[in-house]
Amino acid sequence: MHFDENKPLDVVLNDLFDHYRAHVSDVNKITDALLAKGVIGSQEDIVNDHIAFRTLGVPHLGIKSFEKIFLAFGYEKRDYYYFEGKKLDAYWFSPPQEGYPRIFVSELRVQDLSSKAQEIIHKYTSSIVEDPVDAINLENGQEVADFLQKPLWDLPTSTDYQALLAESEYAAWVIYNRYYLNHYTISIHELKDGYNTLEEFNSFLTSIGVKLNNSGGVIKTSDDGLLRQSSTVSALYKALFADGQELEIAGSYVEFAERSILPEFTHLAKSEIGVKHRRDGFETNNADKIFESTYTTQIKGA
Ligand code: OOG
Ligand code: NI
Repeated sequence: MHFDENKPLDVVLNDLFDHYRAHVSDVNKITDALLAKGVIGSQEDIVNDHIAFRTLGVPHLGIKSFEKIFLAFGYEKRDYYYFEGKKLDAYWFSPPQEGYPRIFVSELRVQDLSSKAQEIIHKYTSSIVEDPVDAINLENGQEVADFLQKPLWDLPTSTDYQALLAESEYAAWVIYNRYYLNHYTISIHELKDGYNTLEEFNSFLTSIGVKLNNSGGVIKTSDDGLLRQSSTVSALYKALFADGQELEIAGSYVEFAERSILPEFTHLAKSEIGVKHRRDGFETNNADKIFESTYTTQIKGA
């Protein structure tokens, strides 16, 4: 994906993607293999279904604060999702116009964690007493892009990180990785024949040595059968902690989504099919498993 840079949103999406691509080696690995096979002519030919962010449900750092950025860019807040076991809430946001990705934002229900985990999180976040986004000019794309790369709290110690990890993999991920882009998502149905079903695309990924999340099965399918998703498993990265310790921790991953044509539009010719004719939104049971793309159980599992 690449945008024209004439709007703040374009600048932000380009910058997020540049950082993400520089860190997550599977992004270039997949793009390069698609180029080599002639599936795409350039990275810009890839349609980005959605991007995702993670937040902490404490004052000034949760969805209510984070969403201000994308609401200002014309995104619309859509459905709510609840993940009981993982102690998460989430919403998705639809883009201001076609061609821009949907956004999925989740938030840790910090109040549902043990008092020890809550204490650790508050140790890092309690000095934040107003919404950090309020301090930035949302009309200046570069300022927003820089904000999304900027630490809002101190680097954690390795002991705090590990204590959180033992209770909530998501909490540990956010305390270290903050608002970094969690994944971008390749729209599989937009690719050419031979690659535009998730089965075909996943066998291509396997053939180039990309490891896929297999929690609940490699392909996650919505109840209506129309939204199917797969994702890579995050690589491990050497991370330096505030106490000077180094640990290998999870970063970001890549997702793949196949949105089928809604039953009321299946009579349309292929050339007439657009975004609005396909299954929109997300699915709790799919998402629940996709979160595990950064979990130790997936990274260390076979
Ligand atoms: C988000 C997981 C859910 C989807 O498309 O359902 C998701 C995350 O890992 O933060 O991306
Ligand atoms: Ni996703």
